[in-house]
Amino acid sequence: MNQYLDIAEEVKKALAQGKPVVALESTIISHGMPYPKNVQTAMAVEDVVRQGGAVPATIAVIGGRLKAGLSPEEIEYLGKKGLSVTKASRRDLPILLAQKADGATTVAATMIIAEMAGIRVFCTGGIGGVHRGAETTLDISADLEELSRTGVAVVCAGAKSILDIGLTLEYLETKGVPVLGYGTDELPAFYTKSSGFGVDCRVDSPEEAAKILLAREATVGGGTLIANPVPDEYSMAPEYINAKIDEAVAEANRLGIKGKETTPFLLDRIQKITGGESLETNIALVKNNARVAAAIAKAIAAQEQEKHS
Ligand code: PSU
Ligand code: MN
Repeated sequence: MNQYLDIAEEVKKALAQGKPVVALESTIISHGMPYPKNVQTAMAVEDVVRQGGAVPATIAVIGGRLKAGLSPEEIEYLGKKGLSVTKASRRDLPILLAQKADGATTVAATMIIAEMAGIRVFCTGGIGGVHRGAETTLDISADLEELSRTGVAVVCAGAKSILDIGLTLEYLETKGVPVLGYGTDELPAFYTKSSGFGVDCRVDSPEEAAKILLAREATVGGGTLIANPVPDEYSMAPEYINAKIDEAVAEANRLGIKGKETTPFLLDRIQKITGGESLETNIALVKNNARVAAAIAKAIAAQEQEKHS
């Protein structure tokens, strides 16, 4: 095993027995939601994974160790520290390891650690992407590059319109990342069910998704994006939420927010100007993704067992 990696006992055991495991990220805890809802959500999402018959492995860097599987105390610690924890993407990992520091891992860094641990399915809320105005700022999330190179399937609720959704899909196409719609032909737009942009393939069951993931692992490698729409009862009115997002993006531009601060700034502003309504939607969609991710991890385990029997 890698000298920097610690895998929690329960996760290690599940992996050794070929049982389903679902990775969860930690930037969503520290930078994506306010305390204490962030910690409550992280614990609730772990429960949803368990109820779905898989073992959750929340991922972070703690004291210079790559962690696959956190204790409730470690989740509470990251959630309480919030924005003062380093938001850790690929480029930050070697620095945090050398300095024995803490980091909350983004989609990109969580994928790296999940792959090192042997975890193939990862559940989150939303991924980073090509930001609006990227033609001049070059602000393109490292999450997209990671999806092209690291062999983990990421279940998310699509891309939110703080991003340029069309350019994000173009980038994923260039990088060879399959985009699957879970029960939909369209890429969902996080707070709402549709973006108007099509996906590469619609899948209607965990088994269908698992077949594609196994075929990809056995051939071209790299990541896969699985987009699962927000549940109907939490889907927000597109005109309403898009107007709020426009307001937040305009404010970020006015204040000159850039680099790794952009996404957390926008998420926080949107939560504040919607009076917390977007936060409830965010929490509901992450739980919904956890349910689907657990089912896909189970289907992968079942299909592998069949192959070997
Ligand atoms: N989108 C969300 N919630 C989040 C993030 C994105 O709705 O918490 C986080 C994820 O950790 C994602 C990161 O990997 O933001 C992307 O940051 P950036 O755009 O700086 O790459
Ligand atoms: Mn960025």
